Amino acid sequence: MSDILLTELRHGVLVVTLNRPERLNALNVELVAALNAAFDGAAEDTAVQAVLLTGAGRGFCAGADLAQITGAGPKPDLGEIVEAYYNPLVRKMRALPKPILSAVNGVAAGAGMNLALAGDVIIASASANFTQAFVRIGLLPDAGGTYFLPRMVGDARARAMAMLGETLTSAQALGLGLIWKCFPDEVFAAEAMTLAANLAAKPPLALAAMKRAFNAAAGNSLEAQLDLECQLQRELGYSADFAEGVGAFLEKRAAVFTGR
Ligand code: T3D
Repeated sequence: MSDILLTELRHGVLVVTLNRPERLNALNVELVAALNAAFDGAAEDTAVQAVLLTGAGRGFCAGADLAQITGAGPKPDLGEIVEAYYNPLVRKMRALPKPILSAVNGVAAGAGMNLALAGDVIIASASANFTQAFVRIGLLPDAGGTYFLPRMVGDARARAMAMLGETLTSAQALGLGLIWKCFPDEVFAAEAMTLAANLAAKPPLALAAMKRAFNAAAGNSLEAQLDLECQLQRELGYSADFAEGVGAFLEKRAAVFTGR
């Protein structure tokens, strides 16, 4: 069996590790197919409360495997690859009713950067860096890049990142609002696990509702979004987790959420 993608369930966290370190975890179709399968599994497995996505070795992900999509022979239909592999993956990550922590441990380039941006909470190690490398090889940002970037950093910065393809340090990414936090390299893996476990212990229904609301917000009017918040809050108000959260507060104890 291929070990191109490693998955391990730890304390409710599905740790998903891209495992082609010798290629900085560049995405060949086998790896993207394995990622699609992993996110399908995460959606179905009730033991999975959160996903931690990271890379083995010194890179997070160097984007599409250029050796696979170029070379001798007929030109590949990139649209076909994007449609069959990348787009379903990004859709699954966004639709997953569980939080995804993207733990960017090293370089995140091209579709590798946008894979990280498809997560819900993004952290990076101090030595990680980010680049929309597509322009260097004559492509445009895919895997949701032209959607995520302007919403995260604004249109002017998104266009500059895409068109110039400059490399941003973690500190710059933090300053631009692309990531939530940056940790020193030596504690990064531990901090990522702590944060993912923290997400896994949060009320699952509330997190799922948040993902729905944030996903919808990008295309909704304020009116529609207020209605959606109202509907979701109504549902959460009847949940056992809401009763537990309020009870725990009043009794001055830690809440234990069950997702009911
Ligand atoms: O349909 C479709 O699939 C189209 C979708 C496209 C989406 C995209 O992601 S397009 C963008 C693709 N990615 C890139 O253009 C980035 C290419 N890589 C780089 O520019 C550099 O490797 C990095 C800036 C990421 C890191 O540089 P550095 O100096 O730290 O490492 P390196 O020495 O360049 O790379 C280490 C090895 O990984 C090296 O192999 P070697 O020489 O030791 O045998 C290198 O060739 C390999 N590698 C890095 N990136 C890729 C790769 N191999 C295949 N594909 C890669 N993307």
